[in-house]
Amino acid sequence: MKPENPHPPLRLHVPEPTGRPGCKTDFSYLRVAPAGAVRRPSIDVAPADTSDLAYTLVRVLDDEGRAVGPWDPQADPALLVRGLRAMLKTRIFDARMLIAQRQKKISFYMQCLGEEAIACAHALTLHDGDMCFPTYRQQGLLLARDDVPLAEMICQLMSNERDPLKGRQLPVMYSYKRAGFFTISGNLATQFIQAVGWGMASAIKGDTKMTPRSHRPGSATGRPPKRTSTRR
Ligand SMILES: Cc1ncc(C[n+]2csc(CCOP(=O)(O)OP(=O)(O)O)c2C)c(N)n1
Repeated sequence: MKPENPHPPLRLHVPEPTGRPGCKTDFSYLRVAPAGAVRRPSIDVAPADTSDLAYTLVRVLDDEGRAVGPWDPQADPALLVRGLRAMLKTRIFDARMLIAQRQKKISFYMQCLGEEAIACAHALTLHDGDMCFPTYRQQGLLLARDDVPLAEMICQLMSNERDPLKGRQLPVMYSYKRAGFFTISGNLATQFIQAVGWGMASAIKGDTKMTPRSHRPGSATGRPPKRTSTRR
């Protein structure tokens, strides 16, 4: 006969959410750093010395919309306007294509809602010959450029007869050699290795070409997207 179980009965606690659809949400639990307050380490900092940054929010714009603090890139206003335009274009493109997917005109779609800046900002810092190893939410790399027509991207999404990839890839898995845009692969995190290898080869050759690479937050570390670059 088994001895009597000494443990008390289990209890189940389901916490109340701080907000529900249609109700006012209480965000007071969020601890948001003031704009300009978070430190900016040097780019050769040891990873172990950056862990505090993973638990805070780098805010550059203050409540009046002014860029403040060590992360302010001091960017030229004309460049900022180009970046904003590219981000808005990406958001509008995504909204339209999502509707097309819901209408069953295309079989698959991936938005990058809320992370448009990652791809668009990268696109505006790259030079001819630089190489991107993108993931499936970085259409801004293409949409920020003037040499990739929207119609061509839409044909890829529709896998129609003007699809440059001739229907051999899933929608959103674009491939643009002329834009330094390596074919998107559905396999998560493979691009990281490819980008590092490409960057190392560029450095070994004594080249100046670089490769930005951000990987999906959940695919390797559970942290926000990272960037590798080999600009020397
Ligand atoms: C090597 C590999 N394993 C599993 C998958 C299946 N898969 C597709 S998307 C995904 C989740 C990706 O999450 P995250 O990296 O956070 O990006 P998100 O799409 O949520 O922005 C997984 C596991 C995959 N594509 N590749």
